[in-house]
Amino acid sequence: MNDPRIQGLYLITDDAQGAALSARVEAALKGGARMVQYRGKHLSGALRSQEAEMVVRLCRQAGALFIVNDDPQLAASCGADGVHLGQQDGSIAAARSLLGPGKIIGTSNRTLEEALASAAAGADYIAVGSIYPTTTKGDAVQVGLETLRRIRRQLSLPLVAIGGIDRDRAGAVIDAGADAVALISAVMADSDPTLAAREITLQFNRRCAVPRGRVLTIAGSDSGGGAGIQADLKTITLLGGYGMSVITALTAQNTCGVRDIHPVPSAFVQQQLDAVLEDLAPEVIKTGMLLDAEKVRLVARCLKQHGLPAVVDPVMIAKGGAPLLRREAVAACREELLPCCYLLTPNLPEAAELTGMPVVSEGDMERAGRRLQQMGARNVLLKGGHLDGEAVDLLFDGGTLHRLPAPRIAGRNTHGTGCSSASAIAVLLAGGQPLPRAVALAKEFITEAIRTATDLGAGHGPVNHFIAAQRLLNRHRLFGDQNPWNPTNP
Ligand code: TZP
Repeated sequence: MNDPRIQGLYLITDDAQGAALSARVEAALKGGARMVQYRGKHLSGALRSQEAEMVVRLCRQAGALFIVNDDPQLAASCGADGVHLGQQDGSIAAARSLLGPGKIIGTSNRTLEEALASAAAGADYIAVGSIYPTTTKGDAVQVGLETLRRIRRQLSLPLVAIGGIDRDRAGAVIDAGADAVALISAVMADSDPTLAAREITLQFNRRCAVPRGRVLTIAGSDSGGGAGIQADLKTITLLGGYGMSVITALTAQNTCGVRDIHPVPSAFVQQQLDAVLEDLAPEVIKTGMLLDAEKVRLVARCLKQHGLPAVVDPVMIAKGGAPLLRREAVAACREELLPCCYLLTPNLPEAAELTGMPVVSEGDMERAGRRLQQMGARNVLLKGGHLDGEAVDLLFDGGTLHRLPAPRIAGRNTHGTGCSSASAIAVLLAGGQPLPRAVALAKEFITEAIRTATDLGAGHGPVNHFIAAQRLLNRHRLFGDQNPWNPTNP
């Protein structure tokens, strides 16, 4: 019977040693790695055993599997869960007789024939690679995704895809039939292995039943229903996720403006957070109105502790001018929240406030986005809606800059666009889309939601979440036969 534990992110160690190795493996486990293979090519003898034992301990604490590369003797002596064998390494039979029937034996394979032979010899999983070009292993041969698909059609054993896989390629590899993806550089060489691991583990959600992806929004309530918690939960639900909420403040507002704000005591915000985190395991966090420095700090602490990816919409001022973040909280945002956010989504005034730079042109946007990354945000989406002409957003995705233009839609019904767009990104990430695709789809969603808004209330009316979600899901076949709005589905 197939081992159900062989799935998800399979981390392989690189040449890091000692404390550096331990810190990276621990961080990747926090990000959801389910298996770790100790490669340890740089050491031999007692030092190698010591290092393997250190990694075993980390895996045990995290409930992950520990596999040793190439060395059944070391696997046996350090109590590993199994061993991984290359085609040139010893036989499966010899490893099995040394380790016993309960241990996992995996092999490296480049072709369908090798994979069938490994399966016939009793392998527990089949690693296939290198799927893409890689510089990590000098003698790796690129076999491509089609080889993985062919092996998938012939074998039901767990398949582990390896080689050159990163955030932007993982989805295609999972769709081609991989049960697990094995990575070295995309996680081990990242400055934040926890978030790098999460970026991969979330993509396994693309296979889940709907609701797909658990998103927690931490924000204020809008009694008018167009923005805040209400807009977030509508967006998350309509885009196929499961939404949870921690409410930071109640607002008495409608489409004409905010009449009053009733803060929720920080201790009760913490209680809501604890209740949700202890039971429902949110996978992506979206933050909106945080109101004061105490709440900003509390959220930053939570993100650090849990290593969860957060889409942070640094809400500061309501459309009518009401302050939704107190002045003293801006510094806490800069110093504490920015360094632990996965994606920051400021508009121009918010980017100007956070950086202290004027942001009134696309050139300014580029400078401000880079500055915000230097200040600690892993990725930044700078929304250019306040400029004239096309509505151009800039996505600073690690070192890459993506320009996202969209037609400007005339009209007054734009209440809740920031909240809805950040929530759309959060739920698309949680549903298994990589960041650039999640951002592009969310932009399409919000543009359509503004375009199809109907007049409600006397002021800035809400956007049309329902129609925009329905069209996005149909156009991109996001949920295939689980999409209730696809006319071809029952
Ligand atoms: N086997 C085939 S490719 C490869 C191994 C060990 C290297 C994978 O490393 P990366 O950095 O994930 O491409």
